[in-house]
Amino acid sequence: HTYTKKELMALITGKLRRNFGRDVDEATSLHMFKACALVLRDIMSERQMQTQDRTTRSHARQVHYLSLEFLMGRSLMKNAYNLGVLEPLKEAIEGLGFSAPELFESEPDAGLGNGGLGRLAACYLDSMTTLDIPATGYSICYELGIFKQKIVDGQQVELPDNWLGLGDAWLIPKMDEVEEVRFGGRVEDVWDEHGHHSIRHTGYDSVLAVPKDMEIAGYGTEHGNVLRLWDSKSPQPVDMSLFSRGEYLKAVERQALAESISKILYPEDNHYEGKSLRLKQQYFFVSATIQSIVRKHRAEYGTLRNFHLKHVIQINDTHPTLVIPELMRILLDEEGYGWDEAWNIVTHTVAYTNHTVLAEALERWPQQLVIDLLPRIWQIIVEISNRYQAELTTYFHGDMSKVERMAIIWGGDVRMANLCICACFAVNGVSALHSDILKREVFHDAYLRTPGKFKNVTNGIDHRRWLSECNPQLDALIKECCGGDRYLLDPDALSGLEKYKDDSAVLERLDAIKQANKKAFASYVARESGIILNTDAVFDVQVKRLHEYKRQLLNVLHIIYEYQHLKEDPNFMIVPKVYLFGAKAAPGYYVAKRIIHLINSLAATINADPICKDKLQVVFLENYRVSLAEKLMPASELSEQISTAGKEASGTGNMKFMMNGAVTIGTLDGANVEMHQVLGDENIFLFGLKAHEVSELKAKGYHSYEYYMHNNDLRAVVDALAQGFQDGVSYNDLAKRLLFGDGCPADEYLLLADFDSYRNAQKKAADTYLDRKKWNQMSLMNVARSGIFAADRSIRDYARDIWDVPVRDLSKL
Ligand code: DL6
Repeated sequence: HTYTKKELMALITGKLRRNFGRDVDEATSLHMFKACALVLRDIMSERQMQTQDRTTRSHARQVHYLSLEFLMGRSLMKNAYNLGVLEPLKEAIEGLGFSAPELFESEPDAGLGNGGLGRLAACYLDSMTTLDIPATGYSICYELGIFKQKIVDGQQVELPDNWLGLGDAWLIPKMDEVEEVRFGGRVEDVWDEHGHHSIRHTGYDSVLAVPKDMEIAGYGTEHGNVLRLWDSKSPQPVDMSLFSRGEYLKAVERQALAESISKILYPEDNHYEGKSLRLKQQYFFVSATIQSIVRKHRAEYGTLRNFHLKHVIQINDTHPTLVIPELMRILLDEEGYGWDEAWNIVTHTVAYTNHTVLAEALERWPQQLVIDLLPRIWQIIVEISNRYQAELTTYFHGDMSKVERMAIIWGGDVRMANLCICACFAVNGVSALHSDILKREVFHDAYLRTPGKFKNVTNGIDHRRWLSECNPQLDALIKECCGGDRYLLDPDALSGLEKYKDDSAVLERLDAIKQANKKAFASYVARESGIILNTDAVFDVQVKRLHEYKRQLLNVLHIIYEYQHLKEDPNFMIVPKVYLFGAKAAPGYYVAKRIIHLINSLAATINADPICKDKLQVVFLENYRVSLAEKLMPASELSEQISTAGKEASGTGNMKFMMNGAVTIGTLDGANVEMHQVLGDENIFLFGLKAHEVSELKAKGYHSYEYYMHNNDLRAVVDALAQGFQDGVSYNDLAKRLLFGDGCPADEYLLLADFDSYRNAQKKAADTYLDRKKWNQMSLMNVARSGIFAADRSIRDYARDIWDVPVRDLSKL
């Protein structure tokens, strides 16, 4: 059933009356947004229930995707699009006297994630649903998502992101599916008179986990899935006796403590925070999730003996690792299975995706924290660890250096990645290079012992959101050139564009679309910030979390270089450029915050200098987030993917740019390697050391100072950095970090080593940009060959290589 404008108008009006007691003429846009959301939610909820019935009836195998982050962004347009009602919904909204674009724009982003890892989970939910996989996502219903970034005097200020005011319109609380999660207390072994053993857990604190379900619609299918977000609540009502004694604060303390678990998303990206509240979050969400899966399984089959045949649990990085001992606990303590049987079930159920090789991101929990917070889970981890260590000792003939590297409990820490490798039936990296590095370096010994476990699934993005929805003009061109709607379900059909590579009409269309998107983005920026972007310049864009390995600072060094030369030679900039940055820094990451300040100091100086007028502009875009990316990607021309080779696991922003026709300037890192493979040298600007060269240079001894001494331009740039710019702020600390280090190796991420090569690639990109036809051809090839970076392809890979579940067949398209 599809819905007409008239039907939708009636449904929306009904919601306004019944849920808000308003007629249309009394409704605010807030009411209107919620009413629209509720109408779509009803449609999705109906589909999801039917899907669930079919899954139960056919006893189908199900996927459970556990992730502490789902960076969903906005849902109204997305859901309407997937349900095939976007056009009638727009008409209905307008018909009721509201502006559809304004209503879509009023929706807050559901920012339940930091960056790539969380956005990936969101894209995968869309693809799993579109491909008719019975799948559920699980996470925490954070009251505060990723902070809102304000720039004040050039520096980042964090503000709370309370998204639930409007965002909760998408959530359905299921009070009858509440789970209890236990923390602390004591555990004892108990034997009854028949000699039966059991575990008694006493003195614990309970927290209730309330599911808030977000419906997920697939594209072009009746299939519906859900994202289950757990909200923490205290089981104790407010303590009235304390209350009546006037102990107001104490009375609510207990409640506040329980509810603090789902209060806030930890804002660190690629960095581990050993905070006890974070461990509580992990166990809370994992325990509630597995209890809920088990409860439904028992109801359906009456036994857990076939659990691993009916479920696969994919854990998104190590954050949900405790699902391993928690499932063991249920099988041992609640079902009474023996260790071997329980272990067999667990190790055939759980699979692990690694998302980083950075040592500072690998989770290691202090064992005392685990003992205090999760005494029974600790016992189970100890048993897993002891058995594993015994096996390893035999396997490595007592070579304790190898045993040590792979141990689960070591030096007072519980190492989550090693627990995953021990217990999971599959371990995958997220790009070909990253998966190779896992096998060759990070998990080398484990790989040699169990090579069959190690897989690769290269990341992908939801191309319906990141191309069709956010770039409607390009979508229209593709539909004309590549067989209509086909590419929406068959992203490989994008390759149909290739035959227009020499068609000047198509190339000019592509150019005109980019120009129009740049203008639209510029109007948005002007409205929001008053900044006027030069739309005649190349839009050169680096947007992603701020991290030293991503090398925003290398980009800055090169801009300083251009600025210095422009001052000497007014004709130096052969192509006018606008450098756009967007990045949130983790609140405690001092160097990252300094780099944001630096970008703003440099921007202020350059933008105020008459020499730079119409030639060079630098803009830091405040509060980079999903909804901003949706406006920016279609307008971007040069995509900066310049991490130190070997450090970026995959990247997914790189794919969004490519799909929207931006050309990449980048290193052979993460998925850039595979982009280069499909594009060839002629459609990408590669530079810099390769991953193995980075390792070799470091092994030999890297001396950044020598690059500084031997390259006059580079020296002038670093000196200028140390000096600072017009606002009088010195960045000597950053310059020193590059030359001498600061409790870390000098120039740890090899900016100075790659500077020259980067500068040459930038020069080549600028020269190419002058040749419009050539540039447009490159742009076209980028779109045409981006099909393999669709999340649909990634999910087909997971389904075939890891999950063993059937997917929707496209041969009937
Ligand atoms: O796999 C998604 C995304 C990759 O594209 C990025 O390259 C990678 O940096 C990111 N990893 C993390 C790791 N966080 N932790 N733990 O966010 O994953």
